[in-house]
Amino acid sequence: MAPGKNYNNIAAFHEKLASSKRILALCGAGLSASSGLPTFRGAGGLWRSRNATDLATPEAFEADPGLVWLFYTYRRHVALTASPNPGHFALATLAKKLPEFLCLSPNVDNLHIRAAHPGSQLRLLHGSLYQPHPLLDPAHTLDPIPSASLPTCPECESLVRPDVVWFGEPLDEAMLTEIDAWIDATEVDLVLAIGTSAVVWPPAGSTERARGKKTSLVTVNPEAEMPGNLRRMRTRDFAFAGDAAVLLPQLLEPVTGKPRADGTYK
Ligand code: BV8
Repeated sequence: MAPGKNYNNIAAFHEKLASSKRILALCGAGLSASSGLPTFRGAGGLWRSRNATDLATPEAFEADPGLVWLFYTYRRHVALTASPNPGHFALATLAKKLPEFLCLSPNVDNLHIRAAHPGSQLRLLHGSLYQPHPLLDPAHTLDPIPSASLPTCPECESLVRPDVVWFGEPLDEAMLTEIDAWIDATEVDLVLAIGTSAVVWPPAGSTERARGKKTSLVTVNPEAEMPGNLRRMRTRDFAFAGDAAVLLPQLLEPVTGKPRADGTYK
C-alpha cells in the first residue's frame, strides 16, 4: 500500500473535509503533549523510573495501593495545572459545527471537558482522573501516602481506586456497543488519528472498523510521515507530521474558522 501524491497537502485535505458529513476522531496522549502532559510511550512514559503502563494495572494496585494513588495524585496535579491547547479547542469547535462528528479519547486528563467539547460527541474510553475523591489533596504530590490515609468508601470503608480503566480490565461494554453502532450506521468519510500510537486495544480497533470504501484516514502525529506509517497508508489517506496543537486548527479551519490568539474560537 502507498499514499497518494497529495498525502500531506493541506489544500487537498480541505477538499476532502468540505465533502465530509461524518467524521470520527481517535485521540491519544499526544494531543495533550503540548499542554505539558507526558505521553505513555514518549520520553515522559516513566514515573519514578517505572513504566506508567506497569502502574496502570489492578495487580500494581493490589501490590502497593499507596504507590498507585501517589502516581494518580501526581497525574491529577499535573493535569489540573495544565490547560487545554488549540488542538482540544479545534476539536470541540468541530463538534459544535458538525453534528455527525464523534471524538473517542482514552485521555483521562479532563482537557476535552475543559475545552467545552460537547459531551454528546465525546467518549472518554478509559475514564477520568477526576471522578471526585476529596481526601487526596493534589498539592501533596510527592509525599508517600500512609495506608491509613488512603481513600476509603464512606459506606463500606473498602479502599477506593482511581476511576480509570486499567490494563487487563474491560472497557464499558455499553459504550463500546454504542460506538460500534455509530460507526456502522453509515459510511464514515474521515477518520482522524490524533497523537496516538494506536497500540492499545480496543481503542486502536475503531479506526480500522470505520474504514469504508471512500473513507480517508488522517494521521496527525510527529511520526506520521515516517516510512513505517507511510507503508500502511492507502491512496485516500493523509499524513501530517507535527504537533496536533498546531496542525488541528490549520486542518479544521474551513469548518471551525480561524482561532483567536489564545487558541479558542468565537
Ligand atoms: C482489555 C487509563 C479485555 C489508565 C489506559 C489485542 C492485541 C494486543 C493486546 C491487547 C489486545 N486486546 C487487549 C489487549 C491488552 C491491552 C492492550 O491493548 N495492551 C497493549 C499495550 C498492547 N488492552 C487492555 O488491557 C484493555 N482491556 O482488553 O480488557 C477484557 C475483557 C473482558 C474481561 C477482562 C478483560 C484496557 C486498556 C486500557 C488501559 N488504560 N489508560 C491511565 O491512564 O493511567 S491505556 C493508556 O495508554 C491511555 O489511556 C492510552 O490508551 C494508552 C496510551 O496510548 P496513546 O494515547 O496512543 O499514547 P502513546 O504514549 O502510546 O503515544 C503517544 C503518541 O503521540 C505517539 O505516537 C507520539 O508520536 C505522538 N505525539 C507525541 N507528541 C505529539 C504527538 N502527536 C501529536 N502532537 C504531539 N505534540
